[in-house]
Amino acid sequence: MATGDRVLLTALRLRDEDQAEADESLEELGALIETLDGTIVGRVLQVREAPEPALCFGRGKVDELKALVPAERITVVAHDGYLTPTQNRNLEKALGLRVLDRTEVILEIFANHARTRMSKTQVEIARLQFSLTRLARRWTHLERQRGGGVTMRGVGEKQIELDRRSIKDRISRLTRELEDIDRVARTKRKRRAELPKVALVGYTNVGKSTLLNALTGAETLVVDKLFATLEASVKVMRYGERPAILITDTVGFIRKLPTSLIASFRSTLDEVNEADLLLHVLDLSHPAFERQRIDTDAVLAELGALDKPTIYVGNKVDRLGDRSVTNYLERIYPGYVLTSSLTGEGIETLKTRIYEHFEQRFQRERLVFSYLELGLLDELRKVAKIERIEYEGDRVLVEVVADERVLAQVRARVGRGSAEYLPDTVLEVREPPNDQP
Ligand SMILES: Nc1nc2c(ncn2[C@@H]2O[C@H](COP(=O)(O)OP(=O)(O)OP(=O)(O)O)[C@@H](O)[C@H]2O)c(=O)[nH]1
Ligand SMILES: [Mg+2]
Repeated sequence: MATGDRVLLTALRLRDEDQAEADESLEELGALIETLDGTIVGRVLQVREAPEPALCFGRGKVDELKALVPAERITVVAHDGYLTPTQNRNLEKALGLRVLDRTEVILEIFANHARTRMSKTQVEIARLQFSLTRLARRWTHLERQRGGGVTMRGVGEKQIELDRRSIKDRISRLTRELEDIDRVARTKRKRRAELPKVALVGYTNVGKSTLLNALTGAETLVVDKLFATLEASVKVMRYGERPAILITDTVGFIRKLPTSLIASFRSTLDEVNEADLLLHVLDLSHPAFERQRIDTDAVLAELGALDKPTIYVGNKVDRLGDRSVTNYLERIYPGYVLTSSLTGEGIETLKTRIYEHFEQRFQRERLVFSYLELGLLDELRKVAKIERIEYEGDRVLVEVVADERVLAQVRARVGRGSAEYLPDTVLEVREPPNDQP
């Protein structure tokens, strides 16, 4: 899709489905299209008993759509739901333009927003996997339609077999590449200090990246677009003099997120699995924030991360005229924190709550460094609270409050001399462009 495309949104609601939910979902498809710079020129929602196998919509509806195309100068149709390859192709033929379904729209946004080699590879695998399902189904369709004409089938089968094989080859090549990229990322992660890890999760556009910036004072891409963030970015949070905590921003979730996408973003989403604490961010100004929470939980369940300790964060509170919703929130999400990443409201409270969660992991310890180990002390300073320093002969006595695992890492190094000490082994959080020794 390109800028200037005039897009008609379509949807089919089955009789037993909820009208409000269908409207909401269509509204969201509109937001996805706007993220792709398309202009929405109309919405058509049909209620039916079941989708029509050949065209999804009934014949009459298709004629109606067809009449709209020249009248509204429509260039693309975006359908809020799944289309079989047959329906997709027949609709394209009937209307004479490109028809995208929800999965394809999401895949296209991901493709546009991918920046790193990792996310680009992940998106491409998901796209190829998608095209593979289309190919397989198209063949079933051909077979049925041609009524088993032996020669025709032979030809079609061969071509599709060839296509399938080359797509599959490409998928396995990319998967191997992704494994390599992932291995490098993993090694980097291992070399990071064993700091407490927090991951921001939540529906797309709820304000995760903005919140990360508010918590850490760092700059992360923030835009009013869906799926602005595709790669996990890790930042250090300090609160006053307190020890450091790592916070990870993650890719936003959405309803009907293609499963192939979740699968290929597995390594990015690993950050969620490795977190000790989740901040589940809700956009309180969104009418469907409850529904978004449920959809996010579904993805968390798929990742096996649903039972992690979680703090619910009710964000964008500055946009609420009436705060009566908060009484209700306290019942559903006990201990939730209200924030506005824009005005800064609630950010201190949230930091306090995060630190309370890790309280037990922070320990006070006295360490003795030789002068040769002062580099190590400098690194420790970045992640720990130094309570007292005394210089005594050729030694430095330090009283420090730090995470227990960091203390273990440091304990293992002091007394071995700085020759063995590599500065970036204690703290490596801002991924450098290249591996440094
Ligand atoms: N009014 C208001 N707007 C906010 C707040 N937090 C974030 N926003 C806006 O919401 C939009 C989305 O913010 P992001 O931080 O990019 O959202 P995200 O959850 O990271 O989105 P994805 O990366 O797409 O999943 C931006 O336009 C922000 O400026 C808030 O507390 N109040
Ligand atoms: Mg983001």
